[in-house]
Amino acid sequence: MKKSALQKARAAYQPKLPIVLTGAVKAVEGKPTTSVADQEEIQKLFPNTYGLPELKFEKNPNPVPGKPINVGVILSGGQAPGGHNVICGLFDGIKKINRDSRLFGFTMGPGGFVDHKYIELTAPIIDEYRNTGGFDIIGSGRTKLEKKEQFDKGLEILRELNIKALVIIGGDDSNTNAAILAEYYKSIDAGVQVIGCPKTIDGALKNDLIETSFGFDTATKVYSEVIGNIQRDCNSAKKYWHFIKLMGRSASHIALECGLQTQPNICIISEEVEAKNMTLQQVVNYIADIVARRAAEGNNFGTVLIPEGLIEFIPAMKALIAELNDLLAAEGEKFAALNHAEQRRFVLEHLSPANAETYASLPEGVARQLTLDRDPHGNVQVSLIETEKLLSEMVAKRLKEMKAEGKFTGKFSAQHHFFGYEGRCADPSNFDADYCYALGYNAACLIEAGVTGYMSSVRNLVKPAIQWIAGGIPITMMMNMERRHGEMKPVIQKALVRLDGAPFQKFASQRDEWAINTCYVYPGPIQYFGPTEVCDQPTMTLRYEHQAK
Ligand code: FBP
Repeated sequence: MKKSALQKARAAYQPKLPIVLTGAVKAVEGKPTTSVADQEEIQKLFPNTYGLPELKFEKNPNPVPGKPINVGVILSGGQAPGGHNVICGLFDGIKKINRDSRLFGFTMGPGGFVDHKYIELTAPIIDEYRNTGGFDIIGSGRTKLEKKEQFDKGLEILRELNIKALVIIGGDDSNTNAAILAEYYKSIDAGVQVIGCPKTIDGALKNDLIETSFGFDTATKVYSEVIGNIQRDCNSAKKYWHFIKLMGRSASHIALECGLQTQPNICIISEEVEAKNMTLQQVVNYIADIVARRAAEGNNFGTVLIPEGLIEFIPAMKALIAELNDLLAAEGEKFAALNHAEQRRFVLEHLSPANAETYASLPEGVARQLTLDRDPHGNVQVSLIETEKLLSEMVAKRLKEMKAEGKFTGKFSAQHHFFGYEGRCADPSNFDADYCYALGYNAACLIEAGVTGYMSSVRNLVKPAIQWIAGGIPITMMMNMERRHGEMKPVIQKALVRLDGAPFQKFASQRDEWAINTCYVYPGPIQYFGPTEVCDQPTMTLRYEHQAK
């Protein structure tokens, strides 16, 4: 395969490890843990893996040579920069335990595990993928691993390949599955450990001990670069309002981080919209007022950042989507057999009056998008909903009314963008390259420690990598009960943007100034070589969160 000059240079990059992981380690147990909520139910569902202690690795002055171990690895869900380095770190980690250890990658996500599709990841393959973006080394998929038959089918191939540990690299849903699988294998004494790694560009898988999911750093830097470029164009031509939707299907961490990095005129945060109980029209009015105020100063241009998941956070829309989820889970087949007009009638007839009214009030295209296929975890595929166009159309309509009332005298012309896929497979930043390699290497240490149902945890991330702290967190600790597909299920609690958290507070204290004055920042592209303040900075979210501790 032909390689770019950067790819060649980047292949030689040696990711930094926390100092503790550079030699033999021993796992030191902390306090026993409890789940974040619904303790009784979670404990009942996870009798073998609930309440385990946190683990922290320390240097081991008396190491014993490790035996060879066969390990399986799965990439699950959306791509995130650094996934390859998790696998490279895991490979190097198990080879360090014993050079005869072997790594098998199940292909195209959890589906490959169930269908027995795999490749052995040997040193030449691993070396091709060091420090590269993408998940193409083994591919990824969104098959939900939740049924006993799938677990049993997977166990057959684990036995055939003599695999004693499985590492699942995924987001909150996939790590929930990892916990369920760990519990099941423990309950039947299968002799297979299951370890999770926190992945998602969305940044929604985090807590005190998992400070960030990998990929968030690189993806937000890529988006911030292009938002900065658009802002410079916008400030040069001074004739467009750019409506920019950003990935992040639930939480608005990506929008907030990009907002902090680029200082746009408007950045909507879904969690705030929900907390203030705002209607869609109120969000539109907020944007239209800023457009009018800027126009009054002769500035008929600007930028608006919109989190992909916004629609689901508007209370009336949230209620509608929840009822639609239940309706489609129960009547999906009947619904799918109808044509578009019949589907609309079917939905209107089956919804409660309040939700039917909200549904009827939406532009038809958007209403239909809300009934499109759910992903295998039962989530609306918000990336398919064109919120940026919906908002700009509604803003244009509102500005027309304001013009008639004499409250708007300017011009309004909109451009639309959606940034998501552009960042998911970017070459990992130095931060993600190091963090991912450490997560994978650390997963190998958790395997060596003999534990199951744990997530690889590397923290103290605002400090230089050698000072990072490595250990493991029981996955059940992050769980609560939530309604999915019309049923209550144990799932890892999503980390949403906290309105009392330092990153949001910082943004809120400056946004009025950014709205009216043009305060754009142009971050430029990710740098891999050069001064540390240019190449190695973690996200602003992480820095503000740490300052507040
Ligand atoms: P994960 O949570 O699986 O990491 O995926 C995150 C994400 O990038 C979301 O931001 C986005 O809504 C979704 O994946 C899109 O995924 P797909 O391309 O499979 O529809």
